[in-house]
Amino acid sequence: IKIKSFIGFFLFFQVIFLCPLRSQNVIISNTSSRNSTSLNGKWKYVIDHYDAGQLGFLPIYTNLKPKDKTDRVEYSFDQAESLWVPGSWNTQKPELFYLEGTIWYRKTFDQENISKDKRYFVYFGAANYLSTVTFNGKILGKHEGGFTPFCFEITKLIKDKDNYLIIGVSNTRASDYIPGKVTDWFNHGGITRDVKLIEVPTTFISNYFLSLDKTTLNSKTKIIKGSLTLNGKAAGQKARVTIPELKVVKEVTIDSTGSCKFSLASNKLELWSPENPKLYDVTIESGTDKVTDRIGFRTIEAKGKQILLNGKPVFLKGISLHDENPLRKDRANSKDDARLMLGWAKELGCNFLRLAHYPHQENIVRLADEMGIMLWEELPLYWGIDWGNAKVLQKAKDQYSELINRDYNRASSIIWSIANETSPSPTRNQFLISLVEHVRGMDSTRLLSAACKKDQAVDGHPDDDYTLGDPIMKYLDIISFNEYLGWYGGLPEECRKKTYKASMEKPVIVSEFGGDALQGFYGDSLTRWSENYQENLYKENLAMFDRIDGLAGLTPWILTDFMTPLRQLPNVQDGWNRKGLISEKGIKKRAFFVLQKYYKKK
Ligand code: GCB
Repeated sequence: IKIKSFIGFFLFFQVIFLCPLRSQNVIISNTSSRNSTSLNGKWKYVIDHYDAGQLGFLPIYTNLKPKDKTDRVEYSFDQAESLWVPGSWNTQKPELFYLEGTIWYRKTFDQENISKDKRYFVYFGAANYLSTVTFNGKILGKHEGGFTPFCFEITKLIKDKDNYLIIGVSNTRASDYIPGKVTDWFNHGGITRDVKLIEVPTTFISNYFLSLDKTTLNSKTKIIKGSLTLNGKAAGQKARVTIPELKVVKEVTIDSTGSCKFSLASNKLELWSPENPKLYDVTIESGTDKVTDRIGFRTIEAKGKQILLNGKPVFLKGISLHDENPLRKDRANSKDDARLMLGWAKELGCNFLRLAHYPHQENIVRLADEMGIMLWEELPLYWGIDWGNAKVLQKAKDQYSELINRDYNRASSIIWSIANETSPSPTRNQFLISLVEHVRGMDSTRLLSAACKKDQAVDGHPDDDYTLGDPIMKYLDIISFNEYLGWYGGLPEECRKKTYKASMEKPVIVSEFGGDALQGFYGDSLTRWSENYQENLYKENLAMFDRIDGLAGLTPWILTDFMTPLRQLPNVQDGWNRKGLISEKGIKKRAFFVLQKYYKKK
C-alpha cells in the first residue's frame, strides 16, 4: 500500500509538473506606469539540486511547515537564508557560483484593500531560464526563456494576509533550449529582473503600438499609426489616446477582438534621432484604466547600400555589449546599471549599440530612447540550436513576441537580429525564414538582420577576396557578419590584403571583431593578450572594414570584459572574456581610444 500510494503521489505530481503548463498569455506592457508594488528585496530560498520540486517529487511550492513534533517536512523556507531579488544567485554566495540547477524562491506579503473591481498579477521582468510560478499553494504555470518578461494572474488567490509567492527557477542548460548548451557568457541563474505585484481594473489596457507612418515622412502632416488591445470584457468600450504637446486627442471604440486600430495626425511632429531624441508624453485611457508613456517617432529603412534614419543616411557607430555590470559581477538590472553602460558608450562616441546576445533589461532600452542611442536587439539563437525541432521554433517565436510586446514603442530600437553565428543548412534556413515571417508579421517598423558567420580557416584566410553570401541574407534588410581576423586565425597585418563584398545590394554591418587584452599588460603589437596587440588589431581591422563598399556600421566585440566559464586561461582570463575595451574594474584599455578616434572622424 505504501509503495502504491507513493507511486500515486509521484504520478500525480509528474502529471502536474511535466504537462506543458505554458505561461498565461497575458501581456501587461509598460509596467512602470501601472499601479504596482515592488516585490524586490530579500527572498527566502531552498536549493533543489536534483530538481525534485520541478519534477514533482517534493511539493516545495506548498510551503509546508511541520504541524507538530511528529510531522515530517523535508525543507524549510522559514529557516532558510535569503537572496536578493533582482540579482543572479551566482555571486551572492560562494557556493552558488557555478550552480546550474533549481532554486525555489519564496516571498511572503500582505495586501491591504483588495478590491473586487481589480485584477492582480505577479510580473517578472526575467528569470533564467525555466520558471515554475506558484501562488498560495497553487501552480500558476511555467515560463521558458531567461530574458523576457512574463506575468500570471492571482486575482482569485490573493488574500489580505500571508500570501506566499513561490517560484522555482532552473538555469540548467539543455539542447532544446534557447540558447542551447554552450554559450560564451555566464549562466546567471535566478530572478534576474524586477518582480512586481500589479493591480489593474477588470478590463485593462494590455498593450499598444504606436509608430510613424513612413509614407508620411516627407509630408507636412505626419500620421502616427496605432493599435491598442484591452484585456477583459472590452468589446464596444471606448478608449482615448492623447499626446498633449501635439494637441492630439483621439477617441476610439474597441472591436469584438478586444483591439482597435487608429491614426493620429499632426503638423508639428518632431522626429526622434540621436541628435534630437525627442519623446512625447502619450496617454492611453479606457474605462478606469490609464497608462502613460514617452514615445519617439522615426522611420528606419534600408535603401540600396544605405541605412536611412528619417530618410537620411546614417552610419551606425556602435559597440556590442552584454547585459552584465562587470563591476558588480551580476546581470544588469537597474537604471544605474544602464546609465553606466550607456555612459561609457557615449564616451566612446557611439550612436548605436548591439545588445548581445539576448534581450537586455528594459531600463537600457528606455534610457537609450532618452539619450539618443540606436539599438540592435536579438534573441539567444546562438551556437548549437536544435533547428529541426518544431518546439524550439515555437519557443523562438514566443520569445520574440514577448520582446516585441515589450519594446515596440521604443524609437531607439531599430534592428531585430534573428541569429548569431549559425551555420547555413536547410533546417536552419527554414527555421530562420519562419522566424523572419513571424517577426515581420508583428512589426514592420524595424529592420531585420542576423550576425552571420564567416567561416574561418584555422591558419588565416585562404581567400583574400571574400563574398558574404549566407543564404539567409536574402530574407534580411541588412547583411551583418562577425569576423575575427587577427585573433581566431592570422595575424592583424593580414587585414591589409583582405576584401569583403556583399553578394546583394544591401547595407553591411560588421557585427563583431576584436581580440582579448588583459588590462595593464603591455608588450609589443605581436604579444598576445597585451593591450598593444588589441590596439594594433583594432587599427588594422578598422582600416580593412573601411574598404567595404556599403559599410553602414560596426559593433566591435565588446564594450567591457565579461564573465564566461568558457575562458579559463590562468592569470589572463580567469573566467573572463577579455575582448572588452574596458576592464571589469572599469579601466579603459588602449584600443578604446583607437575606436574613439575612429568614431570621431566618421
Ligand atoms: C563570437 C561570439 C561571441 C563570443 C566571441 C569571442 O563570435 O558571437 O559571443 O564571445 O565570438 O570572444 O570569441
